[in-house]
Amino acid sequence: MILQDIGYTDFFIRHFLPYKEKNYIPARVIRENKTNYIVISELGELTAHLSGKMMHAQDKAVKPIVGDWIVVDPQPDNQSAVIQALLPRQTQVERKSAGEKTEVQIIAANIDKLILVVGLDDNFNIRRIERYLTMIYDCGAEPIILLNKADLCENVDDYIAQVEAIAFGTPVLSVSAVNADGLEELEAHLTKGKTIALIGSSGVGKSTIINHFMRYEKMEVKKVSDEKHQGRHTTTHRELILLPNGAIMIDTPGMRELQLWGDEENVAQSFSDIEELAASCKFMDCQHETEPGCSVKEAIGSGELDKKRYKNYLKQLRELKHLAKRKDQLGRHTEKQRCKKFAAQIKDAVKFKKRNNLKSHK
Ligand SMILES: Nc1nc2c(ncn2[C@@H]2O[C@H](COP(=O)(O)OP(=O)(O)OP(=O)(O)O)[C@@H](O)[C@H]2O)c(=O)[nH]1
Ligand SMILES: [Mg+2]
Ligand SMILES: [Zn+2]
Repeated sequence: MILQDIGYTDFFIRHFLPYKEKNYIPARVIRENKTNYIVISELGELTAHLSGKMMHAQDKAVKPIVGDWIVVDPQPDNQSAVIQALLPRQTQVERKSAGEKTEVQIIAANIDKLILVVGLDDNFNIRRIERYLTMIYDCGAEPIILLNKADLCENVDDYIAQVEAIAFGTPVLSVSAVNADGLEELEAHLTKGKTIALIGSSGVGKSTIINHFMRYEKMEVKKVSDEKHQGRHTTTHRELILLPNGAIMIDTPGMRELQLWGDEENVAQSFSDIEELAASCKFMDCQHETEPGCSVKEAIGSGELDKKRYKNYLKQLRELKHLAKRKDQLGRHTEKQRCKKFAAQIKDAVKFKKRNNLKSHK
């Protein structure tokens, strides 16, 4: 196994250096089981267990997940290994874990591209796509939106236009995985040696797409006779899969609810149109309610801005503000979030200065 073929880049080579002398080897997590991990290394596939120290780590964010590069101590049987360390991640997709706990769930690590799969059937929901985009823009991977099940839809172009209007240049592709329509265009995005994760609701066809490129039923897909079992996830674990064309894919179980984990800055990115409008309101602290000279209200009035989109923006902002409060209470603000907060303050100061300059020129 040539590690470069499975995504071992200079970044990980550099971070592995301190471990080299100990006879440890680098490995990538391809599957998480309940009690162990399947990893791939220069020795091939190994079954790996966390070292005692890693097992007891309280912070979930430091536990390996699919896509991670880790440091392992191979055992004499050449089939098993002990996980000694987690190498830093280049990218990670995260959401708030389901339920009440203020806890992050990392969905995939070290991915180059992230494909959001949406079904062009009853599943289609533009507000949900907006939510996914808030999650995606921050993760460091290149996003792609894939509208699947085009065979079930009569006006695919209308849906593409709807999505493009909120995606600000993110590629939007439409395919039919069962008929293999449009999949060559998708394949052009699946580059050798690059890691591509598929995310989206249950039943949108993520595993069907992977099976098409594997050319056999690698992943179980929902049987038509199972269609009545709504809400049941067919894929129940995340898995990293090497495609025959050399691309590295990660299949994930469908998400039932998507609670955001980032901060307000993420919403500013996914709703940059609204942020831009707000920046040109007459009052800097405009709440876009009853104030005169409100560009947001004007845009809603003229139809330029969809009121439902604006409501979704407010909803996500509220959710992230509440989350920030909870994180503060729990003292869980990471260094990254602190830096972002500082950057946002500077941005506000620059905006303020610009506005004053504009006014003094009027
Ligand atoms: N009509 C139609 N059905 C499709 C298409 N792609 C997938 N399906 C069907 O949709 C159902 C769900 O597909 P899966 O691939 O299991 O969906 P998934 O996204 O992996 O779902 P989870 O593993 O539960 O997250 C299956 O019955 C597929 O045959 C498509 O392009 N058109
Ligand atoms: Mg699946
Ligand atoms: Zn306003």
